[in-house]
Amino acid sequence: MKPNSGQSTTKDAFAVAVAHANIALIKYWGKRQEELNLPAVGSISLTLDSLRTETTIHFDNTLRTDQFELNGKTVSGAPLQRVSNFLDCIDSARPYASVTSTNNFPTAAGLASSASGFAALALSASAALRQNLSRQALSKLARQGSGSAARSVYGGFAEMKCGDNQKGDDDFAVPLFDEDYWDIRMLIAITSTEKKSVGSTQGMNNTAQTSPYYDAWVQSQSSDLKEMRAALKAKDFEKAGELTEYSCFKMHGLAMSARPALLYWNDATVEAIRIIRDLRQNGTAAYVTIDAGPQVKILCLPGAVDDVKQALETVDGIKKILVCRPGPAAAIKSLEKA
Ligand code: 2P0
Repeated sequence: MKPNSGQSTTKDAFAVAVAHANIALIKYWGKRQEELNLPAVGSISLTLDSLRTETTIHFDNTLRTDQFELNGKTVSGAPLQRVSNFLDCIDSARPYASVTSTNNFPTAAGLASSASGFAALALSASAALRQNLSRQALSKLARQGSGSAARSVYGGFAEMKCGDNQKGDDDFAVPLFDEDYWDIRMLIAITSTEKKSVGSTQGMNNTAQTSPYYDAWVQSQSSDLKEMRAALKAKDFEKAGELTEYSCFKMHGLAMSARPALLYWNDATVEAIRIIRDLRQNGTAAYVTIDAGPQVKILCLPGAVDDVKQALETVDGIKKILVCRPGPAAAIKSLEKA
C-alpha cells in the first residue's frame, strides 16, 4: 500500500492493455497550461497499426515503491517519476504498482512512443483499478501523461480539441474516422534509433517562450484543422497530403525559430524530403511529415507504396522502412494474471 492510503487493493488489480502510436497530420506544438498538460492548439492524427505498445500493470500491496520496466530494462529517475505522477492522477490513494511496457519500435526517437505508452498506461491502470472510463475520460486522462497520447485512445483518424477551460474539461480527443474508413498508408523511414536530444515538452516550452512566430502559429491552427477535416471527409488525398506537409514544415519552421533553434533533422531526413518531392514532380502522390526527431513519415495511397519504398531505398542513412496502415483503438488485452 502507498503510505496513508487507508484503502486496500482489490485482489485482481492487474491489467494488460495495448495501444498504437499515432502520427499527427496537423501538428500539436505548444501548451497553454503545463500542470494539466493543456495544448495551445488542436491537432489531427492517424493511428498506425505497426507501432504498438503493450503495458502490464499490477497494483501490489507488497510493493514499497513503484517499479517501471521499459523494453526489458528497469527504469529509475525522471521517467519512473513521470509514471508515478501519472498513476497518482488516476488515484492518489492507489497501491504501489509494477509497470512493464514493451514497444515494438524505437523509443523516444520521434516515433510517438509517449503517445502509445501513455494511452496503454491510462487504459491498463484505470481498468485494473476498475474505473470504467468513457473514451472521452480516458483521452483526458492520457493527455495528462502526454498530449499526443490523448489521440491514441482512438483508431484511425482522431482530433485533439484545444479547449479554453482552465481545468482542462474540454481538452480531449474525439474520433473522426475509424481505421476502416480509408485504405491509406504511412511509410516510416528510420534514420536514427538514438534518443532525441531535446524532448518534446522542453522543445515546446522553449518555442513558446522565445519564437517570434509562436502567436501566428497558434492563431493559424484552426483553419488548418478545418481544412483537414474537410479533406478527410472528402477522401481528397492530394489535399490531405498537401496539408500534412504544410503543417509539418510550419511546425519545424516554428521550432527552428526558437532560441536556441530546435533542429530535429539529420542528413538522411533532408535527403528523404528531397527524394519525395522529386517523386511527386514525377507524378507519384506522396507527402512527408516529421515529428520531434529525424524519422521521415510518408503518406501515400496503397498503389504508391512500392515507388515510395524504392525511392527511399536510394537514400544513404535510412536504416529501416516500415509500411503502416491505419491502426486500431487502444484495447484491454487481459484483466487476469496469466
Ligand atoms: C504531435 N508531437 O502532434 C506533435 C508533433 C511531436 C511533433 O505531440 O509534452 O510527447 O508529452 O504533451 O505528446 C510530441 O509531444 O508532448 C508531439 P507532451 P508529446 O504529435
